[in-house]
Amino acid sequence: LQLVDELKAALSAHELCLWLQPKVNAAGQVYSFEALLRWERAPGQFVPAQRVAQLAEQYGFIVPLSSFVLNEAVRILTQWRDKGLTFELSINLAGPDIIDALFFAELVSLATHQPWLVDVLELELTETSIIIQSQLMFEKLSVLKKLGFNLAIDDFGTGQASLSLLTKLPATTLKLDRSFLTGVPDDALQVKVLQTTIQLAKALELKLVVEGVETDQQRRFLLRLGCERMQGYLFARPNSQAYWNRQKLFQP
Ligand code: G
Ligand code: G
Ligand code: MN
Ligand code: NA
Repeated sequence: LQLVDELKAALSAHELCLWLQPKVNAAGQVYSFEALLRWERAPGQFVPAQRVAQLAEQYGFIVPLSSFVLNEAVRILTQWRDKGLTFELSINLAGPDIIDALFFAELVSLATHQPWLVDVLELELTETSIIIQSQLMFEKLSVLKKLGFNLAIDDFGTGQASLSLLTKLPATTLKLDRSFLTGVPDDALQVKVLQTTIQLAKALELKLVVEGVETDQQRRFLLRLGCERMQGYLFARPNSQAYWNRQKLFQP
């Protein structure tokens, strides 16, 4: 059986799952989680999410895959709500999702029938996926933002987003790609880029999440620069939902 056929079968059988990685605020509290797709093809053998998404795009079933992710996210958020928890949750989407009429209708339907969801659900799109899709994509995102969805530009800084595009894009959050953090705080040039990005986000009134925080030195340095949201292995790696229940991280 080819990998892609196995993946299709796994998706149909709902054998994929979402793992969660926390994002923390300046006070060090978890305020949000990113949902990351996991396919355990065989016991202990996880296929990288990037590969899964790439296969789904290549073979034309990224929308059903993202639809599964969206439904799982809604299920998790509903559980949290029932427990009185107020965490946000972000999911990763692909460019084709946004311009797909059915997937778009699913999002609109959620916003209409469960308006509380749009405040806690964030849609992450990579900078690259947004640029490629252009005008239609732009219009769809504008509608989603009007409906109240939070839109994050993922891997920010690695694509070709121009500054002019950035001022027009209906985003609410920038997620600075972790490659910008590798040399911080020693690399003076990288520090300047980081400082400038923090200022840029403030000027554009966008939230900024810095990804890839791995050391306490980086965390303290980022705090001093005025960075209020971070994600990275320092705080936690992506883990199964069962893990987070055990961690009792749900008590803020
Ligand atoms: O979690 P991991 O390091 O395996 O993620 C690798 C890449 O896969 C990341 O860039 C992430 O954005 C992407 N990814 C993770 N989960 C999903 C998902 O549910 N959908 C899509 N389209 N991409 C995902
Ligand atoms: O591109 P995106 O932000 O969606 O990628 C998320 C992926 O990045 C997750 O799958 C996670 O495994 C990975 N990641 C998260 N935090 C860190 C980190 O601190 N260091 C490294 N190297 N990878 C990370
Ligand atoms: Mn992401
Ligand atoms: Na990223």
